[in-house]
Amino acid sequence: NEQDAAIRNTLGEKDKIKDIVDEVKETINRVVFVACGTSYHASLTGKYLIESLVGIPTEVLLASEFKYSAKALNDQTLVIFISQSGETADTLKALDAANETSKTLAIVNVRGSSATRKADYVIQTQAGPEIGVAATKTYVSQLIAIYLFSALLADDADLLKRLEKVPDYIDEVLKKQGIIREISNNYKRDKDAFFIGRGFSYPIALEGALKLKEISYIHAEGYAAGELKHGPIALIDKNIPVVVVVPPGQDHNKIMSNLQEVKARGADVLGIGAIGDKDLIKESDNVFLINSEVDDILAPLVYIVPLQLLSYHVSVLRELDPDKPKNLAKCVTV
Ligand code: F1P
Repeated sequence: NEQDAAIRNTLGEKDKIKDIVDEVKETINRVVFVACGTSYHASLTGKYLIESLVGIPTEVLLASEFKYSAKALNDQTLVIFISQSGETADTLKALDAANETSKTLAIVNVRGSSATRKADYVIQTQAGPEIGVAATKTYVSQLIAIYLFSALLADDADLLKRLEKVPDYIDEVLKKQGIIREISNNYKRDKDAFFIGRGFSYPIALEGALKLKEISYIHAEGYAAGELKHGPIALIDKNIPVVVVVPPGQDHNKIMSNLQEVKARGADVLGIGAIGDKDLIKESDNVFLINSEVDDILAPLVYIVPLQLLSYHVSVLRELDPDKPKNLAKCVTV
């Protein structure tokens, strides 16, 4: 519910981000993102963005795997560390290592944290403190920082303009959260759930599944929808809940055909898509509909909000404390 201020304030960092872009843009020919958990999913969106808008080869590494795979960094690589806390031990270790060869940029929410002191460049997200353990407004703020960075690097004035409308799109979603509360009743006794998406919506599916795991303790898997037929489809049968992320865009028909595949096996489909998408409404058991101006490129910023709300309401219905999930620390310092 605090997304609005978090995003508007992070959009206010645009000029500072432009200064960083101006300093690095002539020297980099490769980008490597490094992060853990939710911040890793923000990084995956960054890869899609930078590769599609700027054309610079971009990789994403889990911070805990960094030392096993990041041997080929050099002074033309920009290594971007995403961390809400700026104190995650694996991320800091990787940051120290990357500093030896490359320029480093940290996108961090907590002011004065270790990552902000170690990196060459810092983008401060302006989400304010997050009370719950699971990242929500800080996640969307990380994404806003990544979108600003990528749009400025690509000199994409149209995308920069479109970002300004994101707080309004999210407000529209928050106003309709009663619909998600209703749908949550269907999930409260489930043991498993699947989330599927394509392209920009694949990280949305991963993050939606992580949120449900983190705060509702339901086993949830996020898949690239085209991967279903390579194994997971075997697990889909009657009444298994499948959340399908279907923003308007070039691959709409493909994701709709994935929706039909799971439907044909009896899955209980929750479609998250655009207002006016008649096919989605017809094929889904339940739908949550979002402003149709939000296409697949903007979807990671807005479509994640109903999934965060879904996890929250399922957690409350299961009489759990969504702010304090068991076995999970806000900041993993070991
Ligand atoms: C990474 C992270 C969070 C997760 C939990 C444990 O933290 O995996 O995404 O919700 O709090 O840590 P950070 O490096 O982004 O602070």
